Amino acid sequence: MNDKPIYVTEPYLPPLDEFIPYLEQIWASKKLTNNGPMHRQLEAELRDYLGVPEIALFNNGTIALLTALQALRISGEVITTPFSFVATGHSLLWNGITPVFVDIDPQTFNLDPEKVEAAITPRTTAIMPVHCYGNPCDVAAIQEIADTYNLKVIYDAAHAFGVEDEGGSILRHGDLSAISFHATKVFNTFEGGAIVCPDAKTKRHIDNLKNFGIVNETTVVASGINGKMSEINAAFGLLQLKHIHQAIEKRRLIDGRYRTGLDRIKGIRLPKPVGQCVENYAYFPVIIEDDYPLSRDALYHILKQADIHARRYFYPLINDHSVYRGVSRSDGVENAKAISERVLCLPVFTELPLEAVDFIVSVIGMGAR
Ligand code: T4K
Repeated sequence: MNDKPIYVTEPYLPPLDEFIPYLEQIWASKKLTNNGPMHRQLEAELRDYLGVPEIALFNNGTIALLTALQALRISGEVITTPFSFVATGHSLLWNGITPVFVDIDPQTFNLDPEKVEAAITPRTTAIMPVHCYGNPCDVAAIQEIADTYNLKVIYDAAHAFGVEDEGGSILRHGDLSAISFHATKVFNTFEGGAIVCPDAKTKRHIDNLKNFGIVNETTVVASGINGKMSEINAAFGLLQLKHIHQAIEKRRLIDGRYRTGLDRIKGIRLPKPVGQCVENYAYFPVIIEDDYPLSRDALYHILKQADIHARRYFYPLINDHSVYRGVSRSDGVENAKAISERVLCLPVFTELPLEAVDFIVSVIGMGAR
């Protein structure tokens, strides 16, 4: 039995004394924000770590998504997935864009490219897929459709920090990718995010948009926003980056322990990683099938009684939230609906003890009896 609640995630915080020297530097420089030295250094280190051409830091992943859409002047309709966090759809609505929700592949939980074409209309300007749980989308198929219909591709890569396919970072695909560095993510800066861009010119444009469109003291060229990451967040990112390898390695062990334990339990489907060479173990989703004796929600509550706070990411579907009523279709997304009613994300975070994983597996196993 666990002696304290186990949440779906917990941020990894390096030893506090390692953070103090960063704070001392900030105090000495009095540079708190607006592209300071920590911000510049984190951009450089992330570019190297992720192996991407350019990266523009943001104060959170949602503002990064909003700005990515602005940077490419996306309008009209955008094809996206309903099986995601609401920020995916909200970033479209906030830009006055109509989200068109297309079904997912039930194995990968990502937008099904085979269903995208039928949803394209003369108003479609872009596709916004999500690398759900850090599983790469079928990037080749999506790009082929985009090229055929002259559409932009903006990846909501909130979950995909550090994920690689055979050619390198998954973040290099599409026109732009937006990541989240929220407290609940594999790599966190408390709040934070970034846009990965293909070249320096695009980065300059995005940097400009995230700073009110200011070019110099007297020139404003766009109705930009305040999307800047502060020095404190950037400093924390620099420290996190020093620990990221072992933080992800620990997640890998937890993932393996779950797989060994749950593999034997009838009715618990473990999605297999597809299309990636390097995983980040951001989430541990399981699908509660018909041959498990309990419903997903019954299991969710049993775990809760044991102080294990698994989460139903992503239930309800985005299009089923009342704010989307009348905005977009809610039919034709049967796979997404079925998965959202059966999925449970089990706790996974760097400092989750393996004994806690065994305990969670045992509670799920007892439910199967
Ligand atoms: N696109 C996608 C696909 C996303 O998943 C997200 C964010 C975004 C875009 C937008 O990126 P950001 O603008 O957030 O950078 C959480 C996160 O708030 C959200 O960032 C994330 N996706 C989403 C999937 O999960 P909630 O409502 O589940 O968070 P909350 O507060 O219930 O936290 C979950 C658990 O984490 C808690 O039970 C305890 C633990 N926790 C949480 C926080 C905030 C901590 O231990 N410490 C903390 O500081 O949304």
